[in-house]
Amino acid sequence: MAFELDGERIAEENRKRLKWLEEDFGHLGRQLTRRGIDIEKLTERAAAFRVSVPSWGLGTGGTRFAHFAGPGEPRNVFEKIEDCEVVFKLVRTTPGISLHIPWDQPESPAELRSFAQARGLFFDSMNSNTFQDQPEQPLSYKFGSLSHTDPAVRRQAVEHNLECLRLGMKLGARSHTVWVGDGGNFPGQVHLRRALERYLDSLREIYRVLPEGWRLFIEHKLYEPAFYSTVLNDWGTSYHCVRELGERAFSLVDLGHHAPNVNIEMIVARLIQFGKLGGFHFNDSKYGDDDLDSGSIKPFQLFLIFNELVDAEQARIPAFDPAYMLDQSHNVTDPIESLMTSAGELVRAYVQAHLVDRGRLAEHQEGNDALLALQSLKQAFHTDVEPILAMARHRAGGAIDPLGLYRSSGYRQRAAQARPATARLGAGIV
Ligand code: LRH
Ligand code: MN
Repeated sequence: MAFELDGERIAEENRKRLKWLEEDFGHLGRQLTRRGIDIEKLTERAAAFRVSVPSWGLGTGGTRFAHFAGPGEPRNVFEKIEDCEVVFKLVRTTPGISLHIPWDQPESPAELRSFAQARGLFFDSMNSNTFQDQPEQPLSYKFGSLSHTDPAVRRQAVEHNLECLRLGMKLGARSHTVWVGDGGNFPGQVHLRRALERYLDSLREIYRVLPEGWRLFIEHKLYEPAFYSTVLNDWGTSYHCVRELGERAFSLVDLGHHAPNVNIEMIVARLIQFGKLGGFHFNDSKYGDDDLDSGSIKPFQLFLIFNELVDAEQARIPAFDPAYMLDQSHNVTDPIESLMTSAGELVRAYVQAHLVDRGRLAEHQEGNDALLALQSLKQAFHTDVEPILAMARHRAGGAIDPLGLYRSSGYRQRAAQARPATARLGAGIV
């Protein structure tokens, strides 16, 4: 699409804001120096942070009630990648794209791979889809997929996942994420133990042929689309399964997949301690799997999750390498704006977690000084690190003010002209 946001435009807009940024950055730097913290090191950490964008997040997600298409929605995977390029150009922390198959099934994997590479982008985790029936699909997933009572349906679902692995190899991906909606709506509908055994057997078929150097992520979810029992319903069941599968199988934590008020940062600490934290689908929610923008509802929870992650990083936990991915559904905002600001909220929580004085915190914990222990976290959470985030973007060639620049670029309006609305991509509601 011939109206890219070029580097010159970004530099020009940054020049207008640099003086103020340097002022704020200098002031914060002096404050942090008093706390024994080097702002330059923190800015390097911020610039090095990476989170992948979900291809299915570039369009309007919709709900089961309605789908209100936005202007200039991407009509195919190539237009999704063009929009991912805009996000990456402006925030510089999102070079990875997580694809969903068959929604993003390319005619030519090689063409898709070079299209992304030409824009400095790569493909992160593949995602299979056995929660919808595709046209011409012989057997339905109405009553499940990898845990279905019919071995032929399980075979079909396993085969689809193997197809995702083969495609992922051609695209340069290095991990595969399996989420299934399998479960029941009524007591008695599903035999709870046998269903899990069938699910695990099917995963063994997938794990057996996992390509060299790849990781397999399984994603638990409390409910929906099943509303009484879900086969992979919680982190404990997930942990059991990844232990059973082997050393390259890990649990993926989607923040929206837990009952209200569940202590997700504690689940994260457990999976880190057990060496089975594979990665995240970051989003936020007030009630159910709302897939809202990260940090928009519970920013303190997001900070506490990154507090566990940075604590593990600084403790040099062996093989600690969680994959960070966004998984959001945008219904009332411009998806590009939501993805940029959400990526920013993750870097904010990550940088703030580095402000925790872990030596002093340990003293308070050992000394059972509950209040000072909490205060040492709150001091970090209440520190405005925006100058660090903006300076990191600026030094990485991104925008000091991504939202301002994106809006003034007219990218969305021009996309609306270049992409007349067509039949909706990926017929499912996500
Ligand atoms: C399920 C889920 C899963 C995806 C889908 C798009 O709720 O979080 O990660 O495959 O959303
Ligand atoms: Mn998810």
